[in-house]
Amino acid sequence: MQATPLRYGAAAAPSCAGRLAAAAAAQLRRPGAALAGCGGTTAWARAQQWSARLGQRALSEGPKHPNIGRFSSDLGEQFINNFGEPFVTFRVMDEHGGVLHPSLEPDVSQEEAVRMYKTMVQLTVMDSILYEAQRQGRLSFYMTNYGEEATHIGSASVLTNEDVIYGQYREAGVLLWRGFTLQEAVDQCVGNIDSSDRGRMMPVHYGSKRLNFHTISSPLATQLPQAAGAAYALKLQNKDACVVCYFGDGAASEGDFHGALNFAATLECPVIFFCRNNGYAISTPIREQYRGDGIAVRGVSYNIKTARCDGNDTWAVHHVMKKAREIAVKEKIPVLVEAMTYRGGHHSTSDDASRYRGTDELNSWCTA
Ligand SMILES: Cc1ncc(C[n+]2csc(CCOP(=O)(O)OP(=O)(O)O)c2C)c(N)n1
Ligand SMILES: [Mg+2]
Repeated sequence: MQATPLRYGAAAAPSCAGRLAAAAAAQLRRPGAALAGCGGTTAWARAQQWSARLGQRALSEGPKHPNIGRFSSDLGEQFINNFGEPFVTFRVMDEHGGVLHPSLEPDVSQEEAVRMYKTMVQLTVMDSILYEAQRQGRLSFYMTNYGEEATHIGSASVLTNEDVIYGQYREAGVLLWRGFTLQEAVDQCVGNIDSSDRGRMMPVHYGSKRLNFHTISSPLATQLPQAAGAAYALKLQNKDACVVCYFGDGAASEGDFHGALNFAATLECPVIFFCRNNGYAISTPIREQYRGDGIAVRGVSYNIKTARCDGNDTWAVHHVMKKAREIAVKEKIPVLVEAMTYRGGHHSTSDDASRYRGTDELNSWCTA
């Protein structure tokens, strides 16, 4: 039988299989040793053929896999299910709104701080009016943003108008901050001729070319690979800008999430993946959604720089996003931010959250 030709020096540097074969051959080279059923072939030659056929290098001797730096013969170090300590949640304010450390004082003017606050209040008022309008039968559908205002304004306040936004649907505050008018929001929700979509989309499917905000699409998580691709385009154009892609904890269970992160990591796209972890995907609570350390840990597994912050702390979101933008724009790489928050309202007007969560839980998030 002809031995398979060696592809890369297994003879010079015996592989695991090669080493096994060599050990077997050494054993069989003893006088009179022969392999049963081998016809005229000596055990030594047979073992050499075996070695050649299975001739891979040992990992420690061959070209390196990128992340192989340490070897261990202790099986106890294998079958791990976490990277160690859970992610730390970055915060700036205590429960009463006091800044925890002077170095974390927000770097915004009083005027800007007031505008941030006003936009959050405006969002809540808009939500209440449009939610009631839906209940009165004036709109077919609506989704409120209650409880997540800080994730919107804290993040949007560090961006420039050149930064490209991909939203999920619960980020109306980002639009308001960028200059979307209440009239534009209402036009879209009622579906009139003045809406940029001319009434062809469901309510809440906002979009604005003027504000660099891509139109919302209903199929969950489609914005993630689109955002990675748009960020790659920004990079090719050498733009001084990044893409920000908002999504929920539930959307992170879609395959598109993983495809987008891997694409962005390998092609080094300047995109900030911003997860609003609000505890629920409609009626599915996060304890049923995943078993790992939230969404943040997934960023690390793709070698993406990742941060977790208190999503109800406007300044924490602001600081984290400022840094995230700096990394994305200057280093031209992706970043993942997981903002921990709570969905204060029903999922949408088609949902009744009292069917799956109690008032105690809701109240604990609504009181300081
Ligand atoms: C591909 C796809 N599957 C399911 C749905 C139905 N759906 C709409 S929103 C949603 C939950 C999303 O939860 P999350 O991403 O956490 O966002 P949140 O509503 O909490 O802001 C689901 C399952 C959908 N729109 N598209
Ligand atoms: Mg959610």
